[in-house]
Amino acid sequence: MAIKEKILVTAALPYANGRIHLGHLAGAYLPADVFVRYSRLKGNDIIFICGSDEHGVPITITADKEKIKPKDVIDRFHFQNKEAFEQFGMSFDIYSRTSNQIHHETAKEFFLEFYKRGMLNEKKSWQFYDEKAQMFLPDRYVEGTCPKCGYDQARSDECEQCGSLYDPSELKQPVSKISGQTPILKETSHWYFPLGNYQDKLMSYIAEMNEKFGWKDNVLQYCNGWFKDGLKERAVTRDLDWGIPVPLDDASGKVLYVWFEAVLGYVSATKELGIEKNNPELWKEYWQGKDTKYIAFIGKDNVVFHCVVFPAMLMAWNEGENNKYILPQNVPANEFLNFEGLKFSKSRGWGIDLHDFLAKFSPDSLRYTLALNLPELRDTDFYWKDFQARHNNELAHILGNFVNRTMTFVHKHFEGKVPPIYQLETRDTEMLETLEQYPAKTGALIEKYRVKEATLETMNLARAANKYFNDSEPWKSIKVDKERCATTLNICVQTIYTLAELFYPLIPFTSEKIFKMLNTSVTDWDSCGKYTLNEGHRLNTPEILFSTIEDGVIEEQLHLIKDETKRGEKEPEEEQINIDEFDKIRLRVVEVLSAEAIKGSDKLLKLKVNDGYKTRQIVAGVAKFHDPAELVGKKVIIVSNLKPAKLRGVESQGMILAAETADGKLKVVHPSDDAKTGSRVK
Ligand code: B3M
Ligand code: ZN
Repeated sequence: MAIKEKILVTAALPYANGRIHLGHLAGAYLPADVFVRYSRLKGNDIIFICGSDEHGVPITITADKEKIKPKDVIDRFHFQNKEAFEQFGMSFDIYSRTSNQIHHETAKEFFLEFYKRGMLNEKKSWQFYDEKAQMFLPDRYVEGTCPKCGYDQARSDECEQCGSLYDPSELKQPVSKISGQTPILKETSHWYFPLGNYQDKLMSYIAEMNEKFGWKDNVLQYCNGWFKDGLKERAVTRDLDWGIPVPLDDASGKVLYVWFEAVLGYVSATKELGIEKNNPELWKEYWQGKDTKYIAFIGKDNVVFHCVVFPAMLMAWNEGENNKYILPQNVPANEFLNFEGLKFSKSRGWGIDLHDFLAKFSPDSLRYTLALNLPELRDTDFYWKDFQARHNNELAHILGNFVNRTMTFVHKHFEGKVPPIYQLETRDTEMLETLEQYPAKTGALIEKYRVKEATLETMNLARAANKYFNDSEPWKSIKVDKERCATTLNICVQTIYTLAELFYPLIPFTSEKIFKMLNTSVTDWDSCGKYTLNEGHRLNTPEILFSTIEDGVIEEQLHLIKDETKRGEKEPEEEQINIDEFDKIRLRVVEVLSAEAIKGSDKLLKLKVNDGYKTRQIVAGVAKFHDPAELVGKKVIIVSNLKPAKLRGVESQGMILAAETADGKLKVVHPSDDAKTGSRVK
């Protein structure tokens, strides 16, 4: 076996102010878990660290909204998320929390170390203060009008609409989100970390890591963006009453900035893991071990903190007398996963969280679908229909089917024991060669964080296996050449073994079921493509791995997302008119006498209508959604005083009213049946 590596893997610490949703999983957690499970099978000495981020404004906002204490918020979501992660198969060695004492100490130690060295610059600044609530307002608590573009929901110092940054004093019509009152600007003081001093060092660190280990382009681009703007000193404290108190005498009401301490949560969690394992020095082996490689999995919104802020903090620490920390060797951040074409939105209830998902579907179906849709290069989408198709057509129909038909066959014809292998034919040797190449092939992809391709490739092996089974026709050879048949089935069983192992990082629950059926367990990655199960080895009874997800089940999910408010569709802005202006528009009930399609147009219908006084001709753009015949005899509403116009050369003496249906069809509006032909609609 190859030389073991010592690997430290962290996955972003999710805020304990909400539930984990599919976007989080695709951004950081699933790729991290696949990498870790794979690396363990490679025999590496690896630890996998995660936990809840329990400080910061998102938590206090949730607490304020629900009128409960921040502590209640974090307790609720920490345990919910921990449990959901377990059910999803995340194989963390520890899922810690940043409210733990050990973390407070670690964070304070860093702050004090920098403070004592005189690195932290204390500076005064003006910040919004809510006199009613008697508190300084963090950025997200103030809303106002952008001084640059006029956007009316701009934050205190940055506008989401036009992207500009400004001084809080420039924000127009500021409103406190706490009290709804106009906040005042009040002077406060904070400690600043000299991030700018590390720009050159950070640039060469990233360049070196990229050269050696190949960083992802999207990550490099974000970093370059920050470097181009130039790094500036950043405040590492905040005026807030929830968080880690600034460990200085004259700092009451101030806490460490959440990002300053949250990244250190990885270190604290490792310390806690060591204590749990009766090895308090364990964390040093990883964080301060010269030969350890550190990989940090995150989503794209966290890039600056993991590639710039955290490394700069560690560099700063390493300039001192203490033991040195290692820096991330790679930060393979993913882009975002959207849900049915739109961004996940907690406030609008758009998307589905992990908890709810796992109440209905299996974790492996989700892991597999997400793995194939990972936003590794660009934003991607989760679609229910795709989920159903992947589950039914691939997991059930390809993988499940191959395992089941092989196992059933062996039980029926070979007493449930691995059949012997006899003379190999070309097809057999080709299949065995394919098997042998596979671990290296998909392993290399996972090592390059190309989980999506690794998943595709692994399913391709199951496809090839089915083809091998079909082409070998064991149901025929069993009657005429039992040795031939035994050889085929032996190879099929070895293939199942290899599939179970190669799929283990991706769909571990399924792999474990397969190993159980095979009456064996996982081996090391590099030997799984070889001949592993001996002739005569007893197999257990097969069970169905995946049952089909019916259309109705998916329709039900789709139904839940029809709600427009959830889709974030805003009421359109409308210019107001007065009654006189409305009065100019004449709407009239008319009856359709005849309707026909207009040649050369798939949109237009020509209608003859009785307008109460005479017959007139109307051209209507509803041909895609109405059969001409279904309109005849019906009452409809027209704008009767519109100047005649020609459409496709056909004169239209008015316009018919139509409205869009929930599924996007344009349908004619009908008045009530007893509306009088010719009467005015007002
Ligand atoms: N809690 C942001 C997030 O949940 C933040 C990550 C911290 S990683 C140290 O996306
Ligand atoms: Zn703006």
